Amino acid sequence: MWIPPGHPRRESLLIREKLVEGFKKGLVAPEGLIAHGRGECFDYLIGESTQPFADRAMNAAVAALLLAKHPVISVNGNTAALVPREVVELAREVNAKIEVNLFYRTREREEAIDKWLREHGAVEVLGVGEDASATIPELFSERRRVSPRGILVADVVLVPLEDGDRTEALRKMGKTVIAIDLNPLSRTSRAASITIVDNVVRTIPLMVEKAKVMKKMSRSELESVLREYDNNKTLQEALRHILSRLGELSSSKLTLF
Ligand code: PTJ
Repeated sequence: MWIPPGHPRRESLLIREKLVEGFKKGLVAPEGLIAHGRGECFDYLIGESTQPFADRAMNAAVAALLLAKHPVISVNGNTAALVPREVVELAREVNAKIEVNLFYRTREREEAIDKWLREHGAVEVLGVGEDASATIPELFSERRRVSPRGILVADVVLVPLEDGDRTEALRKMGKTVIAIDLNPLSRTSRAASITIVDNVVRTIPLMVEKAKVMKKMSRSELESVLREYDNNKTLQEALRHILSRLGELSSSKLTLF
């Protein structure tokens, strides 16, 4: 669909178009379109820009990925549709594996996402077909099916747009879980080790840039970035940011005319 260049909501409409295209290509689940709407609402409240609490969480996330022995980036339908090239770039920069992991798992979607990621430069994509032969204990959704070479043995897993159950299950397995979730109140956000409260379309490209710089840091410098990070504080800051924005807005003139 053509969106006028001067449209005040152009960026947001273009993101929607990517998801709709992704849905038509068989990458995105219909429920993914609804999930995006919830994300948009929180993005609106946050101000549709990367806030300092998200930036700090990204630093910790990149440090964790660079320090990891077996880092894995978990990819679902929405992430594949929105930032395929950037996911591949990030995986390259931090030397992580890419694994497809779907809540609404079907063979067709697995394969469509695999093909799409390869078209965007991925050399290897785990978690497709027979490769998803391992199981995450105590998890009953389709997300339990993982690759024995990927998420099963990972020490750090990046999970953009997640549902809380798997984050909790992965934490119970002793893994560091990095979530990207616009909703600071979600179970995922609260269960993750590091939560980036920001839009995946802004987060992944920024993480690529940070990884390029941070991979020159020593292990002890990266460890100190990670040590100083406090996820509870991040979530509190995100909520306080939303509250203060609403406070300011509620005492200003809101009508356009
Ligand atoms: O592709 P599948 O089959 O794995 O399914 C993916 C969805 C997203 C449908 C599935 O994981 C799901 O139902 O997720 P939830 O429980 O709706 O949670 C998604 C979370 O992501 C919500 O908290 C949203 O606020 C958030 N979110 C939505 N869009 C974005 C986002 N966070 C960051 N960036 C976004 N663009």
